Amino acid sequence: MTKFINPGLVKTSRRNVLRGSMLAGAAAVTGAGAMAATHAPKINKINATSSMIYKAAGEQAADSTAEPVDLSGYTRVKQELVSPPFAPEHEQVATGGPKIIEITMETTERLMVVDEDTGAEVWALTYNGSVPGPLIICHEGDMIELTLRNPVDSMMEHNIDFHASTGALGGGGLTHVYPGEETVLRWKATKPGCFTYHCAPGGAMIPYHVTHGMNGAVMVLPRDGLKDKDGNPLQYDKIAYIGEQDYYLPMDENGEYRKYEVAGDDYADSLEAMRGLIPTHSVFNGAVGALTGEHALTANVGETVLMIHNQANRDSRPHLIGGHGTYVWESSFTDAPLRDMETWFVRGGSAVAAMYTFEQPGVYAYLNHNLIEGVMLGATAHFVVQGEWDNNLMEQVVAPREFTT
Ligand SMILES: [Cu+2]
Repeated sequence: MTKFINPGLVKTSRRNVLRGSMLAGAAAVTGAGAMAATHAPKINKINATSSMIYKAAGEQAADSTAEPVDLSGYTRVKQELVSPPFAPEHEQVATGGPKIIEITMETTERLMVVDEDTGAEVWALTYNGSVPGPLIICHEGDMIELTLRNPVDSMMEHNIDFHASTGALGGGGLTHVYPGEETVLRWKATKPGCFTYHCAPGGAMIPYHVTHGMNGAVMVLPRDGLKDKDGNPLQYDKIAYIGEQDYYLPMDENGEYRKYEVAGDDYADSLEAMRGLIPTHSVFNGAVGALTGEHALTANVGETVLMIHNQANRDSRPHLIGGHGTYVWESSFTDAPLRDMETWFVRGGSAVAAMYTFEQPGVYAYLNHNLIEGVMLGATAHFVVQGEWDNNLMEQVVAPREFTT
């Protein structure tokens, strides 16, 4: 068993022990093997270069002579994070002054079934055990104070890069936690919008961790809530938090998905699969069918749902079959929302919010409208909507019947 610890970030004697095993492991899995034959950049060199950036970020903060921050005027609150597709309790319009929002996340490595039909599974690298990691919600001007814990029995080091934050690689340079360590990071939410966050331990471990599920979203609401282009307030009744995850699962010579004993054992095989850039799966909330059938999302006619779509690695194009994105914020919440979109765009490495009020009952598919990814690779969710049918909007005037010529 090899513990995967990033070289170049070593500070203590304990880490030096771990570093030795990492270097041995790295040589074994990325040395003169299959990678070299491709004439592609050498992973060892990429890892070393990446480590320098993280080390510099950490040292800059440690050596800083900056003034301590004045936290007077902030109220401390705890936010209990919940598993997707749900959202933590929150206000849409902020009351009172800015807050320091305390959250805790644990970097959990766990075996997850990706597709029961084929037996595909992955040693998922997660925040709080779910893919995607939990949705965090705050208002512009609030601070997020994260306690990040890496359980002692983890195989890997982890950290977190918040796209919503400013400095030190989004916090990635200040949050490296080895198994058995915890750290606390505080950052100010200065830009309103939806943003992704993800693990980024350095080098090839960055895409490895992200494509093993280690990503999620933060929503930074304007203090006075969401607005249309004329400044009229927009409210939602519920949030559907959807994380799209591309997996690159190694297969054996018979086309069967490989099984691994512990997290990290698939490292070399996964890197090879990732180089093809063709995911074996692109799923919502971690697994095929996680949001369909008995796990379908629900709503009533007249209810307004804010659909938050996170994709930390790859472009996506969500579409709600039979509905629309009435208001879509592909960029900042300070921009006027796009209107009545049929399909909207999620740039790989971002999160997007779309608002829709259901007008008809029935089952709606919410999917990636690259239909190969949506239908064949798994990126489909269902909304089951209850209520009265409106013939004014649609009516089957004649049921299908034979016709005579
Ligand atoms: Cu990680």
